[in-house]
Amino acid sequence: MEEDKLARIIEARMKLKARFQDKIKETPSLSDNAPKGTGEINRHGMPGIPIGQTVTGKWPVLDLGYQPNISLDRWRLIIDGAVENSLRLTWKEFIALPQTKDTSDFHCVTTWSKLNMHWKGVSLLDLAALVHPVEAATHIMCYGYDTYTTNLSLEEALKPDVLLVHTYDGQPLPKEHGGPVRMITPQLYAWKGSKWIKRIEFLTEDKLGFWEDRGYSNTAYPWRNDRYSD
Ligand SMILES: Nc1nc2c(c(=O)[nH]1)N[C@H]1C(S)=C(S)[C@@H](COP(=O)(O)O)O[C@H]1N2
Ligand SMILES: [Mo]
Repeated sequence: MEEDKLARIIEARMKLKARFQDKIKETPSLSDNAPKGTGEINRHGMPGIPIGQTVTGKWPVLDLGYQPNISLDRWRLIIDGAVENSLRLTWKEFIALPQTKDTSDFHCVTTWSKLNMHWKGVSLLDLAALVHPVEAATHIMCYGYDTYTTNLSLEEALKPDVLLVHTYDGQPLPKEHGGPVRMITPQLYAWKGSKWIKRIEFLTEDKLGFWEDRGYSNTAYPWRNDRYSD
């Protein structure tokens, strides 16, 4: 990547971080002083295994009964809505962005957790830095190629471990797990991460996604058993 482009992303990333820093610190997975769970404390200060979860070695597959087949030359990622510069990225453009490697945990609302998963991809923070969310932006809606949707507040979405991943354990992300690219949200239940991600829309108010509209919790916070809306 050209140096001035990288410098601009880094500057915008720092500004966004500063803008959301206080709200991010107040999110439950960083501020809860009575988190429920067992096991060693993880890197964001929570018990490694949230309440009601069982660790699995396998990686189950959950979807809406349909796994879309997106070839890399047809793949596009649209980022639009309440932003100054909407983007429509090709695979080549996406892969040329700064890449982040991270190891994180995956907590499914159906009570399994898979720990220490090795990921590589582009952070949502860097993508947000590229599109410049307007001052009034508060949430995002993520859309999958399979028609799935899920919503997130920006204080959750802009955490450094929220990634759009294309590589798992050094291999291309398998189609059944959302390849070519899916989102991951290690500090929330995994349904907040859209597989086969196609579009990220910035919003100036919250809207419910597929499961949020069908009785799942809007906040999806694992260390309080926050699975369903009341
Ligand atoms: N596009 C899309 N994303 C999705 C889903 C889906 O059905 N479609 N299921 C969600 C749910 S409920 C979970 S638990 C995880 C499962 O990811 P996995 O199949 O890789 O384990 O993806 C989430 N993201
Ligand atoms: Mo799930």
